[in-house]
Amino acid sequence: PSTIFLSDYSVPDFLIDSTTLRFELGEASSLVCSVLALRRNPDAASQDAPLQLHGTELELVSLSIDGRQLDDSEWSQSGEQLSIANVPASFSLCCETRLRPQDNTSLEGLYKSSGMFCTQCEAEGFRKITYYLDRPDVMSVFTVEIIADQSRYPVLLSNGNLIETESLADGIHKTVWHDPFPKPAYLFALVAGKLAVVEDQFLTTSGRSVDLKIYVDEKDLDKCDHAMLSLKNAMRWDEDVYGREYDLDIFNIVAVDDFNMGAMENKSLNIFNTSCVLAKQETTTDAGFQRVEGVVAHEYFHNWSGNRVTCRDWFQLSLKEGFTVFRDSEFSSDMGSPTVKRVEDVTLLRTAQFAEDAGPMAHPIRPDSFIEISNFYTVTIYEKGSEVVRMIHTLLGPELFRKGSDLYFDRHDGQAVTCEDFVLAMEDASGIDLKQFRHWYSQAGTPRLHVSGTYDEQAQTYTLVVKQSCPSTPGQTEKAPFHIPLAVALIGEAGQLALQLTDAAANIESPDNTELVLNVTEPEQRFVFANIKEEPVPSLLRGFSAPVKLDFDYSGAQLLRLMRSDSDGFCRWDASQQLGLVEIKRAITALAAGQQVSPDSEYVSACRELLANTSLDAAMVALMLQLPSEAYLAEIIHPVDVHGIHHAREALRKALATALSDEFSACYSRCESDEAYAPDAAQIARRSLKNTALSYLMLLDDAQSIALAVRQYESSSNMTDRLAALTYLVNSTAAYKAEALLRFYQQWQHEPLVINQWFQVQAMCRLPGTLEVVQGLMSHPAFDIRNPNKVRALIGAFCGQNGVNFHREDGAGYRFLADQVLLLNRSNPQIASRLLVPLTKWRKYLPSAQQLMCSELQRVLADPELSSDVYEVVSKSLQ
Ligand code: B3K
Ligand code: ZN
Repeated sequence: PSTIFLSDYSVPDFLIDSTTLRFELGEASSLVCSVLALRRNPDAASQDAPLQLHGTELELVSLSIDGRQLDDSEWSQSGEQLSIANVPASFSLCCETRLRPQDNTSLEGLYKSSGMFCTQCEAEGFRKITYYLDRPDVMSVFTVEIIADQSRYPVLLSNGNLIETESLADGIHKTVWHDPFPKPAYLFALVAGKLAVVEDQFLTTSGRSVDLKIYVDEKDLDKCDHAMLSLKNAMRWDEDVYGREYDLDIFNIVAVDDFNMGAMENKSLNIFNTSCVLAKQETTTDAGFQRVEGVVAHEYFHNWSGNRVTCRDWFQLSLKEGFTVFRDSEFSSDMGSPTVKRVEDVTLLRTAQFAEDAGPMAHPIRPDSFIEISNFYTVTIYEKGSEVVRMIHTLLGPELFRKGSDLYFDRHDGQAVTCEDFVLAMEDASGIDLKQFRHWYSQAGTPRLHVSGTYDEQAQTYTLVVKQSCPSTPGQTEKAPFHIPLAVALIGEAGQLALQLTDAAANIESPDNTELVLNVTEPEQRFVFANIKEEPVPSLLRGFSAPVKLDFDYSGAQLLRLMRSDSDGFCRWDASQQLGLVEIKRAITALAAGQQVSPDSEYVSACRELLANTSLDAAMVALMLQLPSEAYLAEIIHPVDVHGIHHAREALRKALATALSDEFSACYSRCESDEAYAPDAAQIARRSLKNTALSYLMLLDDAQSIALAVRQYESSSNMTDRLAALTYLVNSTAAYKAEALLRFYQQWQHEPLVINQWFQVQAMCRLPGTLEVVQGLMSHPAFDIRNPNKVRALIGAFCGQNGVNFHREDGAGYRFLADQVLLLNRSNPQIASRLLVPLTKWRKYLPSAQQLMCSELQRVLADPELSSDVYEVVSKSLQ
């Protein structure tokens, strides 16, 4: 496999003005006939280059130019390229290929899922359908004819408007679709199957009516309401917040069972993993409802940030993904609880993304090179990319940011552009210089801010000294200083102090002057606040204003003040996490010395106060009571002793449960409710706190708590409470758990998404012997290794989210993962390389674990038939 470099980019030699496709879908194979109106690109360096088309694993049936069949000497093929020399300046190319979608297990290109034909073309799947200029800067107007058996495939869909339907002889029918918006091939989609539909309408701000349709399996018709509501909310929000209106008369969503990721934003024909569209209270958790809302909005928002304005090349992926994640997270925040959403996003960033940034696959949000683009749909491109856009929003403020996004969309509508174009639009609209800020696009690694504060009572000043650094990452040893927006406040006895900087040029002011955004641009910088009449506690990185690691040597008392009274929800929560971290570190030391774990009494009191605090958002209370996760701890404590961390954290949890058992019980009772289920912020908060309380009570391992969990399991009418209870039972000593699991399976065996949750609960069980359980479940009739959701629920959850069992000291967990990767490498390389990630982080663990992990990676690397996907990840992780 070879490496592709951003610096090698050149414009395409040819353009495709129109693309006409005809699909004859059959049971054994399908025929694709494409007619491309090609012409030389006037901007290309060479005006006599051969035509070179991409194509992978295709059976070529015929090839002609302007109606003349080409003979074998007129074209040649090597690797993924089909070359035709001596073509005219403008011509029509007709090409027929034969495909076997039934045998396509990679779920890329055209494939079959549960009897339905569907496509996935991003990033480079279109070349598995026909020979094409499969690159995002080649945009074309598509017309698509689909011909198939009417009784098996009554629904035939593609992008754009339906312009023709016809019944043909022998029970065959056809539809023709035309998409007036030029688009790159990665946004092409086709669906053919037996599908039921839920319909609704949306009236756009300019008064156009849009037909909204969600196509699903008949049995899932009752699970579409939430997705439909989310779609309408997203359409309205994009009009209100970004001034973006939908541009066609029809918007379709199709749900498929077998899908490599969450969903895909194909123009007017979004294709979704069932897990990201179906929801109803009996089968879906609150988190599931929120995911549906977020993903539906994300794909819808791509219509502007991705489709109308797309990427020039795949190095610019974060242009559409980072921006769209920022848009969907602001949307979710507006629909629910902003602080909770922020805490969840930061948690994902600080665990998964910081780990990626510190690992062998670290890359900037605009990478310089890649082997396989599918490996770059990462938390860095998506979540860090979103944080970078958020920082621009912070630096410009909401009004100028909106001016910038308006300029970006107007200036580049219908174009394929770069991250640089985005930043330039923001600069041009705002007049704010983002020169140094651009390092966020080109430099990998998580910057570290080391902050110290000194109070000068005499001068009544408070001085913050801020130092920044960034660790080296593969291929990047030297880092230029970043432009970091650092939001700060100073908390006094009675609340936030008025802020007055002695050097006013260095900050962006907030309206009430008690919060400032400091422009951190130097390796070391000093900010002096005047007229400070008491020694304050600094509240730093408010709202997590930049994706950095922050060190400040807080005392316990200072953290307690922040946890109790900071007006910034994120900082308040973060203070609780820092206190939790201190306690966990103490517990590690205690256990290592053979002592009991006993938490600091001030910390216990603070938790007690939290449990009694009914004025604070219940979701915040729940989040603050949850100790930092093992995944987060593994980012902080080095080298990572998985078992030491796990046992210390559990011992601390148990000590808290014992000390606060009455409070947890009271909290649980207070949160019980019999009102009708709704996935709204208030109810989600209450369920989250109730289940947090139950999880602590279950650590007491007494009959009373187990009875509570059993009762909750049996009497809940929603999946959130039911699954939480099942999870705690499975992790407990309760004899009832086997029966609970059995009954759960029997009740839900016809709902694949629920059975995935059943697999996942078992895969994530912290008790010993879980690997054997997982191995056993792989031969369960409900398991299917060809279905990515099942692979993620069982293998992915075990290897990625069950540290103690995956890191078994005998290395059996590592061996298990390597075996599965080698198997999936052949059938679905994208899933295989994603699954491999936990092994690639081997360098951060104890030497004994390192050795075992490394030898499994070597075993994978030795496979002579590695896909480029797995090869890239495994080879880079061993470098
Ligand atoms: N753009 C798609 C991701 C495609 C991934 C291809 N391997 C989903 C999204 O981000 O909206
Ligand atoms: Zn996206």
